[in-house]
Amino acid sequence: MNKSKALAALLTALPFSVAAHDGKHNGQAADHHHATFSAGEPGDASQPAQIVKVIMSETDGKMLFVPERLEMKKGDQVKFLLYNRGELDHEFVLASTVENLAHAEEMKNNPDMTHDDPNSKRLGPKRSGEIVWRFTKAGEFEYACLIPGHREAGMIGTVVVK
Ligand SMILES: [Cu+2]
Repeated sequence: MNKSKALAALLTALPFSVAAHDGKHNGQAADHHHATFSAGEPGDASQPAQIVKVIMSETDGKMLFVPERLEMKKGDQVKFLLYNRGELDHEFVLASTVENLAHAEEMKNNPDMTHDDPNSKRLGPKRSGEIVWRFTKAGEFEYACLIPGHREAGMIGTVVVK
């Protein structure tokens, strides 16, 4: 039962990931709101980076990121190692709160929207991924899961860049 469910989920997910890939190769992956990034800029994997592990999970109706708060210095490059230890899909979307709230609204109309942009990653249960990011702007930003209901259930973390 579990196996066929997992297979069904995989098959459903496939067309989306293929589409996302095609978009990238055509250089069309950037949606209007992704053309610039509110929390800094995509990093350069050939340059040194601080490693930050982020675990995503859910227990008893609460969803969370560990850690929930990070402090960075302007100019820091970070390699986020993302682990989904939960039973549901989760995503890590690094942006300003304003941008994430707008994005969350869009996702209510399109909950299966997949993210594989330089500032975001969606991971299935027990999957991991990484993002290399450079914090080029001072301020307060957030990483949130924009799958409907998840941010509201606690899936939000704060990054303070000084
Ligand atoms: Cu989530």
